[in-house]
Amino acid sequence: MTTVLTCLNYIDGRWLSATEGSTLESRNPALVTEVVATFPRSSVHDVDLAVATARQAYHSWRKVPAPTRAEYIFRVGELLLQHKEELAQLMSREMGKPLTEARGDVQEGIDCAFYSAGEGRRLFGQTTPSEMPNKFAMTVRTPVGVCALITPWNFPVAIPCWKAMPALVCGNTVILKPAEDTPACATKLIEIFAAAGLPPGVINLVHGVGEEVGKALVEHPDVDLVSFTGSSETGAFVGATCGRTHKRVCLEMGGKNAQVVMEDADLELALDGAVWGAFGTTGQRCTATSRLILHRDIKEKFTAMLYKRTSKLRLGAGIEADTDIGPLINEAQLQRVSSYLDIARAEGAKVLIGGKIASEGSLKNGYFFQPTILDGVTPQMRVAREEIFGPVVALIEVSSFAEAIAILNNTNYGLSSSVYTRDINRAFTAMRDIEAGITYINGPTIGAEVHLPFGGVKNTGNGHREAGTTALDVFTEWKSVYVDFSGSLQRAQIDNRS
Ligand code: UN1
Repeated sequence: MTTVLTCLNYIDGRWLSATEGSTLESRNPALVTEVVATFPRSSVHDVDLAVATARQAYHSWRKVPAPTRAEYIFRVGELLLQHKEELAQLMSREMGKPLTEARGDVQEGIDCAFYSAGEGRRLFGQTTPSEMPNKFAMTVRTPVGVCALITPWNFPVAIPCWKAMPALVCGNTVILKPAEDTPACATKLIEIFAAAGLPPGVINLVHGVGEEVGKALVEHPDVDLVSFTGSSETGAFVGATCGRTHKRVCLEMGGKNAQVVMEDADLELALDGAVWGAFGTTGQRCTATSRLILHRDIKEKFTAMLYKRTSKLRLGAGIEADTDIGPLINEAQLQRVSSYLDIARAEGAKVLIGGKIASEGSLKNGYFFQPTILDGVTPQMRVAREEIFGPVVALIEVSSFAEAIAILNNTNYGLSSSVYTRDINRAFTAMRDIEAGITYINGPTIGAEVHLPFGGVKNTGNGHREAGTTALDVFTEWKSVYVDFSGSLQRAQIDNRS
């Protein structure tokens, strides 16, 4: 019997229930009768309180020297390292991913802490000559203000870290609104931020429902920036609202990522990549491989290899050591993935393996879906165009490299992409011509590292990138500073021209 965690909001350095007192539950998706945590169903009042607190704290936090701000984040990294196993175990139970992957999720948070902390002693601007004599010109980064961070359940530690850590190093204060499915992971993470000694109000946590708390944050007049990771549909609402209210907004949304396997590829290597990319995290990554674009010369052989490997994958609870694929996150996702199988069949795709809700033995207690390969998919089919977010991969046959790239690009999304080839010319052509924020050569579509920009083109994003130094462009404003030490009025564009 495991204990049920009681999660609370964290506002102004205090753990609080929602003002109106009602609570919700998160459950183990591998054993749906097991309640993992209860959490507050917060309202607009809690949001108001958190925003007021974050605003108040901002006035002093922005003046704390950036290297000192970064030292708090470094300390968060050290604490995450100490609590890595405990957090990973909790994540496996609350979200379902296998333990090895859950450890990777926490590690991504740790990497982000140490990387972001280094920025505290950089945050470089530029100095540049002035067109006037005795005048100095430079650019400096200044914080944006109060940031609302709305995060998904698929990377319940890594993604809040990607957002909160650079935001805080840059001098902003934050309010985290985590996904309803993973409140316990978010609470443990914020406990660690609190234990690192961050001043009250600098980081706040408000649990609740997206349509209530998320919406209130996005609409709040005193929130300066919204960073959102989630579906393109919700992202459209967030983007439109922020447009109307003049907030800075960074959106990370869906993907329909493809891996190309050319006839000259190392097929064993491509197979390892395809299985990991398509079925890792049960396909619930925005970087997941949901299309495999196969050259006709290797299609049959590669499909047989993929079938064999897929048939050996073991579904189970993430917490069990021999699990390859965990459950889907909730009933709605299970139904969504199932409905795409109906669509696939109706469109004429062939289900090579899988295709059903898994219900043998203890699997019936959770939201398990069989790893699924769809063959005979054409680029026009919905299963080749829409994000499924489950363990479903569509095989598309092509006759040339040019056709492979054209089909890879034939999507409304543009997050991740991958090409397996031994031909250097093809590799560089792919790097140039693929329309995506991330391109892997001879590696799967998943596995981005924190010091490189993360994000995508088309409906995947809105022009921003998380992680890397590009995160600083999300969380800072540029200020241009001119210092005139001539002692007289110097009129730009006029006084230095005859
Ligand atoms: C996501 O799917 O939302 O590149 C994030 C990856 C991970 C992050 C995925 N490092 O697959």
